Amino acid sequence: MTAPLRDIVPPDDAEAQAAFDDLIASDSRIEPRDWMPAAYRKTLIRQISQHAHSEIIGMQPEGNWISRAPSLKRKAILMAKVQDEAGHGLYLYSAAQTLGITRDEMTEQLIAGRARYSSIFNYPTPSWADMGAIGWLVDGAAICNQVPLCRASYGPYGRAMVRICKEESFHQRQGFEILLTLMQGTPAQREMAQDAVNRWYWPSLMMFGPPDDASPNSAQSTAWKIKRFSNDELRQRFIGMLVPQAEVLGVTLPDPELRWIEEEQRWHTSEIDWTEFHEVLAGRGPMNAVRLQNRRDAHENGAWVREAAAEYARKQAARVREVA
Ligand code: BYC
Repeated sequence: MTAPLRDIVPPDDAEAQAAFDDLIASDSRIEPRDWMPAAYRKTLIRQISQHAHSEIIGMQPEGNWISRAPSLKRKAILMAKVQDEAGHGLYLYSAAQTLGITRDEMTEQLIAGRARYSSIFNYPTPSWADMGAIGWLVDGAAICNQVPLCRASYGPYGRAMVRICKEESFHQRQGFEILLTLMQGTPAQREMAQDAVNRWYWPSLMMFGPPDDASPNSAQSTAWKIKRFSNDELRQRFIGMLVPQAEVLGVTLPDPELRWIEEEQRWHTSEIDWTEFHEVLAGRGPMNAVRLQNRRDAHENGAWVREAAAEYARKQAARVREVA
């Protein structure tokens, strides 16, 4: 096992800080070998590990429908999408590991309930149309948020995001297509699609985080060029993307106050229910307990795989030593 980077970075001094500041100012990338302020490292570990956990927990709401997809083709597509999410989690855990935290530490934080993951995955998926709404709204919000993260100042995070965003656009289109098919179907199918959009719309707006004036991390993350746009700016951009697409689909976005204000160049919306957001973050959303318990069970049930892999690696290393 390699030594954690936090043990080998040189002491914080003015020269190292100046070199770091220059890299940020010139829009260059900070790489794992570079000196970085402890708070920058901590912020990245926080955000990247949360992001990785979101991908892994995010497999559950859709995993619920793999065995019940309405056709073989739909099932194959959904399985591929959920597998992509596992892959995204792995890229992101790897990116976080370059900062000196281990995968075991991150897993431990998640299953102990001490880590955050995106609020959106604490809502249930009672109908097939939820697969469409997740693809269209949840992956759509993820793309809006994540495309700017491709330019995040930390190299391994930005590079992971480039690959992830390519796959997210396919995810968003497959969700849109599920909803379009339902909207061209029977009245019951159209109702199912509209119901799913009604349930996922507001939680998808919450994915961008609290409003700017209540976002404690934004100012510093923006100064460090981890974040490139504020939570509210991205939320506005997302709504602007949804409105014409909702028209094509024939669904109604469930906000009677939604309208474009030309003079202010912004969307006016009803007030987002921030109490609900904070309840979900505090672990009291509709599915928080189920999501965590499933994750714990999967971890325990996978113990034999980890043990077998470790034993295989030990035997291989012993064989190499024997030959040498
Ligand atoms: N949910 O100061 P703020 C996917 C927390 S999965 C939970 O604005 P920041 C997919 C925030 O962490 C990809 N917590 O924070 C998978 C902070 O708490 P801490 C999901 C949230 O970091 C499967 C506090 O609230 N995307 O695409 O500047 C199927 C104050 O917030 C949330 C990501 O993970 C939330 N929604 O900005 C389908 C994106 N919002 O940490 C799709 C990566 C805020 O101080 N993350 N909090 O205890 C980010 O871009 C940023 O971290 C955020 C928040 C925009 C989320």
